[in-house]
Amino acid sequence: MKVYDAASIRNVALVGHLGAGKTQLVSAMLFDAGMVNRFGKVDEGTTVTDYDDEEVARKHTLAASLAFAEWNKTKINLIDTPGFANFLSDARAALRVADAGLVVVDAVAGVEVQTEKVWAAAEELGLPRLIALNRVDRERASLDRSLRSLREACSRTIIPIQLPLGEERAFSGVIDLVAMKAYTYQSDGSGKFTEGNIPADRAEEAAAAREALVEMVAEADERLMEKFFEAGTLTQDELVAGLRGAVLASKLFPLVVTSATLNIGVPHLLDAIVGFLPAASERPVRVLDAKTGEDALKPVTDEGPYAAFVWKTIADPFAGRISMFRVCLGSIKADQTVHNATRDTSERLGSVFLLQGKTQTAVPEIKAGDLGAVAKLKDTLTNDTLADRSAAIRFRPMSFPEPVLSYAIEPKTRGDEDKISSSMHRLEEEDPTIGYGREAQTKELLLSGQGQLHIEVTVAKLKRRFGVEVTLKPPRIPYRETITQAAEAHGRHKKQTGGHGQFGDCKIKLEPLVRGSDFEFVDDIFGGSIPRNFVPAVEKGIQDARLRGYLAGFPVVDFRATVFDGSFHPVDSNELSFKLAGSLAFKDGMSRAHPTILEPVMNVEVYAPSDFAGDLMGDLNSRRGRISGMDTRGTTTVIKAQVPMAEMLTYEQHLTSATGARGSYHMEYSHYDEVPAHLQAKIIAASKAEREGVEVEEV
Ligand SMILES: Nc1nc2c(ncn2[C@@H]2O[C@H](COP(=O)(O)OP(=O)(O)OP(=O)(O)O)[C@@H](O)[C@H]2O)c(=O)[nH]1
Ligand SMILES: [Mg+2]
Repeated sequence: MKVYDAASIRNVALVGHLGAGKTQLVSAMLFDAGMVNRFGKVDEGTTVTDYDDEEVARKHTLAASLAFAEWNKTKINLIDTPGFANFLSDARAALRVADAGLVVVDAVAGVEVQTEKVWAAAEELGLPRLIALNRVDRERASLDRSLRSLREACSRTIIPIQLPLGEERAFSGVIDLVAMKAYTYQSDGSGKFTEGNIPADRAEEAAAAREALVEMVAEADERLMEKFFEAGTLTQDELVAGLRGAVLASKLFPLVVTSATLNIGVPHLLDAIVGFLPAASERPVRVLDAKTGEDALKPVTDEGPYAAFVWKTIADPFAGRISMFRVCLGSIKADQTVHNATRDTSERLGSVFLLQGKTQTAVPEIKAGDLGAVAKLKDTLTNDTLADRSAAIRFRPMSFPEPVLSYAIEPKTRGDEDKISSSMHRLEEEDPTIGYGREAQTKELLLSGQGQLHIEVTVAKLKRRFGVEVTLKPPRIPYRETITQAAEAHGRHKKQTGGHGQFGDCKIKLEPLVRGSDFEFVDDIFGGSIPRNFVPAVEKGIQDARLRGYLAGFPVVDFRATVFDGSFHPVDSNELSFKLAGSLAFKDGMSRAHPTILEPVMNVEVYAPSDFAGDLMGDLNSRRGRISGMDTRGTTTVIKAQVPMAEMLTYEQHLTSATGARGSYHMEYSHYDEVPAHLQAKIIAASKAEREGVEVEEV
């Protein structure tokens, strides 16, 4: 394997909506470039990049993976990413280490929800983008319609550099608007084609489309604009160089047409990647100066000190931890000792390798601009910088979304708790968007993630990779209790047995406080009705009792307890007695302070094609949601609402089936609010039954 330098490397992240054909397209590119002997198919579970058992089983990409194709003396690194909303952070991570995005769009559906999200993510990074309009062989595929939706939702300056030859099932090749030739592909999936003239009946259309392309290219560059006005057109060289320049400046986004399953247009896509997308050497790398903390841009060169960014970690039960990195400066060599600049530790590298899916090819060296991997680093994790001390730089870490949904997990085999936690620890290294831990209030082990599917996939990984089986249960809702009125109360503990008796007596006042203020204790004893040293015992008694709950065993919050009077016995009073008196007074007070139950309410944002907005709002209303806003972005509607957590446990399934998986949502904790009176009795009954160990139907 040749060692490539940055000028002959293209780093491309394939991003797009679920099922647009990203993985199939990578598979076709690898086949056409002769990297594999067999044309792998998603539908047969034989692609290079969907290698994980879960991916094969589900026929969807669940994590970013890496492949490369050598084409025209250039190494094209291809990062295949998931289209599922639950796994979008991997698409973001891939864009972060790529120099360009290949946005794959289904020619039947046009722009979809995730298309807009990945477009925006690439935009934020200022990445050049190429669009592959894929599945052009399908019924109702349309370049015109897709282009309209792309221009409306993504950018006005998306411009076809090809037209499809033949429609729908008759799709057989491409008309290249730069070369002004027609390329007809063999129908056997071999990716072979013949060059010919543009068919006469398409000549006019092709000429108009080329004219539009020339004008767009001219408009993107003042110098070319002048030439265009003088000569009325651009020369072939000016067009090619101008187009490349405009793409690199993210001013124009060219579009090509493909069928990934029929292997049509794919070699021309590879040509477009090499011809129009930036080489790794053409995009300076953004670094953080370790001393000043300021951003700086550095040219990508393999001269000088090394610096690499770890953008992904794989938890392999056999090979251990695999760290995937981009060399940004200098070069990384096998058996080198490197400095982890994030943790200020040193790591000894073993062999460094390139990844073709899961297949590792050891190489002596990986130069700036290239993507590689290394196994078994001691304490290097995703987001870390490996850099020579003398470089004195770091890379800005990526941020990952907080989990939106939690499930309670229990081991199927007793005693597997330790195994769960060590395996989960490793999976958390692989996937920073999951969460795992014991919930303080309910004491359950919670597995949190970006959605139902994410949690299921994590559970499946636990089983397949680490042999730990768990059951998933909807989590208990961390309800709380509070009071709605002030009340005075009395608690007296008195016991007269032989010898020392016990005596504690206190009067307290309970008052509601605003939401979120938890618990306050005030000592308002004057004149020594309770000796100083016993007041903390009263507080402790109230504290213990309020955590045990009054109505349904949930902690009581948002109130103030003031102790204002009491009495004592010079011999029999002790701390324990005053603690019990405090707790009795609390219970007495609760019985008169009109207690109620609080539930967590979530801020929810739902994204879906606008056609579904009405139905989705109706559904949120039926979940006791309060719609707080609605916004249209392109063809997507964003609905904002506040909805009780208890009503959101089943939301993802609903959203998926209601929108044909085209909707997605995000949710985070907002505040606690009172549960409506008619639902309280059920919650109380369920909690009581649970504490007594009785099975009850779901609330
Ligand atoms: N007819 C047709 N089917 C295609 C084409 N490209 C992909 N498919 C099929 O579409 C389905 C999805 O393709 P994938 O390559 O898995 O799509 P993806 O974008 O990787 O999907 P995710 O990984 O889930 O985001 C598979 O059944 C493919 O066989 C195409 O050009 N034409
Ligand atoms: Mg895929």
